[in-house]
Amino acid sequence: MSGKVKKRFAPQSLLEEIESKFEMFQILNENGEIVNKEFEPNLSDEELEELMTRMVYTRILDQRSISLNRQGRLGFYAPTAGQEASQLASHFALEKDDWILPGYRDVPQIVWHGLPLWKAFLFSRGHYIGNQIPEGVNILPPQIIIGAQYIQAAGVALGIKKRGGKNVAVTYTGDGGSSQGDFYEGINFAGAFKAPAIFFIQNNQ
Ligand SMILES: Cc1ncc(C[n+]2csc(CCOP(=O)(O)OP(=O)(O)O)c2C)c(N)n1
Repeated sequence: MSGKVKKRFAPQSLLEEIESKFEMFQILNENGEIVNKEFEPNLSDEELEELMTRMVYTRILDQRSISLNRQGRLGFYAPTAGQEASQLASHFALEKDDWILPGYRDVPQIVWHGLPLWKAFLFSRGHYIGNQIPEGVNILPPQIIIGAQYIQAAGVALGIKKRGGKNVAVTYTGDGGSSQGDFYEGINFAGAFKAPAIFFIQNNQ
């Protein structure tokens, strides 16, 4: 063996070239300014008010949930503060008959999709009734195994396609989850079968 250490990574120029093909798409910057007027969503004042109401409700729900958790009255709970906009705006774009396959942090979306809050609390405490989803509420219980919901979403989306449905299956994971094998299996399967799935990555750093 030569004493030289083999270069394991792609050269910087190649990485820069790849990055240039995936430019950041931004409408609102971190200062709340619209930087891409062309793509500003056409939302009415009523819709904006509704979204703000949902965000504030969800922030308070988060604070209450953390308190209940610290008192030992809730079980497993993943905080959501700071993620309200990505969670609730993405959910706002869905129709009632679309399917949500949440990760553990995506409880707000399934509550706003119709899961009674008391059932979300029972889920947190590991009670089986928390996983009994009411008829017509198209969700699965939050997935704890990181990335597993991506394969399930691919499967649900393929089922929708086979039935000729017009709805979609949306699933969420964190930036860490995007390194899981399940993540790649899910997006590959859905892509190969052109299944109506939306894969949402929330990078909360
Ligand atoms: C398959 C698997 N491995 C490890 C864990 C333990 N675990 C729970 S949360 C977490 C970090 C996940 O980070 P990320 O996907 O970025 O999501 P975030 O929690 O930041 O929203 C890990 C490793 C798990 N739940 N599932």
